[in-house]
Amino acid sequence: MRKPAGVQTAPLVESVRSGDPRAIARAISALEDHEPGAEGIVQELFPFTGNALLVGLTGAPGTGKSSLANRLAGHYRVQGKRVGVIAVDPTSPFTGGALLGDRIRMQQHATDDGIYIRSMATRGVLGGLARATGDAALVLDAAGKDVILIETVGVGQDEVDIVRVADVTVLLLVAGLGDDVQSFKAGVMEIADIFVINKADRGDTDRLENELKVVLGLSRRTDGWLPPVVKTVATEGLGVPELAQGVEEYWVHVQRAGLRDEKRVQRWQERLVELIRERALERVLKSGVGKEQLAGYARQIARRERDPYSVVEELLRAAGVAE
Ligand SMILES: Nc1nc2c(ncn2[C@@H]2O[C@H](COP(=O)(O)OP(=O)(O)OP(=O)(O)O)[C@@H](O)[C@H]2O)c(=O)[nH]1
Ligand SMILES: [Mg+2]
Repeated sequence: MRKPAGVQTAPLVESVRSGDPRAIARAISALEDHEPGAEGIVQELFPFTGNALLVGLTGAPGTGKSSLANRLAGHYRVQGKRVGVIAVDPTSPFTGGALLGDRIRMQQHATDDGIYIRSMATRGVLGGLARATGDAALVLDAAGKDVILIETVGVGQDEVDIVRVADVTVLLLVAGLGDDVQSFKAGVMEIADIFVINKADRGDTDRLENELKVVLGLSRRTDGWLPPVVKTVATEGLGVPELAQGVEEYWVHVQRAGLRDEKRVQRWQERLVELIRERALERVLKSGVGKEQLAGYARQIARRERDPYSVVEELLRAAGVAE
């Protein structure tokens, strides 16, 4: 099959598999930017994936996700594990300086070949970040990373989608940040396999811990897992071995209960739906429909000049997605 010009897949795939950081960076960028032929990278790397443990770290801006990822990565490195870190950048202007901070904090690993750190900075207007993150994780997986940490700000649906990429999800909370258990968005509570109360050197962590334990004790998960609550001081590395132990225990639980495959099947089912959705959207946009044109349709619909379904049908037909 002929591939369009763009990425030279074969040599790149080889270099990624050998763990070459430059090849990893190149492959992730190609996928992130949707370069022609980039999908060939995933297609060829795919048979070599499925070995890494994907750990999602999520939480409100500034809760200490990067600091904790940094420490956790260090912990795994000491155990001889190869680590990948994907930091999905928050776009909030309040945390705009975080990237630089991340770089500085991660610097101590800069000369270590067993760790690869990547920021996903592009947030497409029409989504796609979850896909890009998933693809980056596949590249790191094929590159032989044993553990892949995915840091994402847990605020919206997009972030929840990103966490769905992970095998194990860790939710960071900080006492006194308005993170009161009642106010948690439905869904966020359910996706966390491990709760971390970070900045345990500050504030009244006992109250939050007790509240959490009460809520967790009341709700029963279908997989029979009771999420542990771990206190950490990410800046000092305190509680990090306990967190790593929690991650390990959860994964052992999943495997013992025979749920590993089921979990991954479910995840792929969600990602398939996502990919189909994204593909259809992409085809529509490629057929020449731009943002302005969409806005034009939206205006017509709002004025009741047209109905939304006939517009969608028309767009899908024009893009060749529908008959
Ligand atoms: N006192 C204290 N400060 C901490 C702790 N963990 C992180 N911090 C500080 O909190 C700030 C935010 O930490 P980050 O690790 O950047 O937090 P983040 O969740 O990655 O932030 P965003 O990516 O911007 O959402 C930094 O100034 C850290 O030094 C902790 O356990 N105790
Ligand atoms: Mg961060």
